[in-house]
Amino acid sequence: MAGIRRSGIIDLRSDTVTLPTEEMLEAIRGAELGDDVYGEDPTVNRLEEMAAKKMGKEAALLVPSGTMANLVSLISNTKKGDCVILEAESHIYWYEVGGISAIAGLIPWPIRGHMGALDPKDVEAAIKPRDIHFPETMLVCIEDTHNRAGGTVITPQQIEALSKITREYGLRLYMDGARIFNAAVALKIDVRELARHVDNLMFSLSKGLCCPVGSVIVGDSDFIERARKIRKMLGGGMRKAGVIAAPGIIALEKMIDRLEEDHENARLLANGLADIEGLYVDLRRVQTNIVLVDISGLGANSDMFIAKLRERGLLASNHSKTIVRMVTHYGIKREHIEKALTIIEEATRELRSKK
Ligand code: TLP
Repeated sequence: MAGIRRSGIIDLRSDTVTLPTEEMLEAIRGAELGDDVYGEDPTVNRLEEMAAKKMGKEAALLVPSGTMANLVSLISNTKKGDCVILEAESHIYWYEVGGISAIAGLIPWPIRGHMGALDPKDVEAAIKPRDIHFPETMLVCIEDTHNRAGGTVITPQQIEALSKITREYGLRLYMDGARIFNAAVALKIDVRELARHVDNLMFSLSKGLCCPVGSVIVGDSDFIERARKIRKMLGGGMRKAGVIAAPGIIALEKMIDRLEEDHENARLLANGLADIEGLYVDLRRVQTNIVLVDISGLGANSDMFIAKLRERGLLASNHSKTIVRMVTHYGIKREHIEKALTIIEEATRELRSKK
């Protein structure tokens, strides 16, 4: 099976570690190709049409990564020197090497959200008045699901409330929807419900949906035309990109509904962790496939804890000094979660005994 490594290691660092399915590999081999910079790759065109339709938007654009999707979208929605309101723990602000400033030339204006969700009142208060001294606020960014908040879901009602503010002030609303399908599956709604109140958004193919590479930006045709040019400027014009699009088509057709299994496994993991002495999990946050576990009760730091797990064949990632992240995904089954819990139990016992 292509979706899981044969090493026996349980890798819960991220859903970015997923491997393509056999069907995806077959689709890559059989993909009809052409030069996508000329708009002539039929497989890319098909994926982009499918993606736009699925999100209820006019057009779509395939890009190599989520980071490039966010950067291209930031640039395409703004002009240099504009102010962008975003959540203080958002991926764009934390993990994209400052591209928002270094490349897009924008001023990030971070606001602390509640479980990843921005409060419309805080957003309204942060919009700069029109005044000669101030940069112009042009864009509000949201993230659904919210990674650093623990994979929390932002609901269509919350997005609609924000869109009322952005419309009133003539701003744009953009969504980093890297894991938007996890949100839709968790809420049991059509993904269009989440997409409809934002002007444009991106989603990732290379995380829970198992593709080797790729993210897709969707929005109105003018925006996507601008984004296509910006993608080229950033070096993201990809020629025979049908090899990336082919598994993307399978992902959209076949890999979305199964995300529910990842969510069930995350709940199983979270409940098990919550029962272990010295660990704390905020179970309200476990809404999709991410579990954050606070290990401060062990008197250890995240790096020490992660090293102990690694020695026993379990991989997790560092969220902060005392919070460790674990992510469920394709290839991780119930029995892997049970084994992971046994490993964690042993590791915590060892750390507690040294306290
Ligand atoms: N997130 C990765 C790391 O970069 C932290 C992960 O392991 O979760 N938006 C969101 C919400 C993301 O979580 C990520 C990746 C991205 C954008 C960037 O996507 P890529 O990795 O394709 O550039």
